[in-house]
Amino acid sequence: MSTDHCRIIQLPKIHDERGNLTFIESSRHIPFEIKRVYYVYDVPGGAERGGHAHKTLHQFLIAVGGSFSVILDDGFRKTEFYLNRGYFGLYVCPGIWREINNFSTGSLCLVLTSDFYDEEDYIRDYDSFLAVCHDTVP
Ligand code: T46
Repeated sequence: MSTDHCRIIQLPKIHDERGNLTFIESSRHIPFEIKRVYYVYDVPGGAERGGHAHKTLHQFLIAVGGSFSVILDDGFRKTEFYLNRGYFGLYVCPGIWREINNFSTGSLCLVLTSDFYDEEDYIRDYDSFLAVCHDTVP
């Protein structure tokens, strides 16, 4: 898979005098069925998360509060995204190394995923990741 398959997706935003409401419908707004939701919060200044790839998992990341940067790497090319709105999310396909940093104070990273948690789905060693990427290219 390449970072070309990853993209920012704009979500519906319903605005009225009481504020904004955004919703996400499984498989309608994002390209997979949602099986798990988790969120990362209270991230100390300067901390970095991620540092791994997934073999089969699809994910969708949203800065529900605050902001952070996501660097995606397909083994050949790196692309950086800056998330800072609750109505934009980043779709990350399988086979992509990700680093998440530059968290603003009080930020909240919401993640929707296509499957349950499975440590076997992770590649946590960068050299192993590169070996997989380069072997799979014809
Ligand atoms: C990803 C980025 C964006 C669980 O037990 N269940 C879970 O659903 C998750 C996500 C994690 N964990 C455990 C595994 C570790 O012992 O929580 C601990 C911290 O996980 P990790 O170091 O993988 O956290 P991040 O923030 O670096 O990465 C997470 C996701 O794991 C990963 O899929 O893409 O957020």
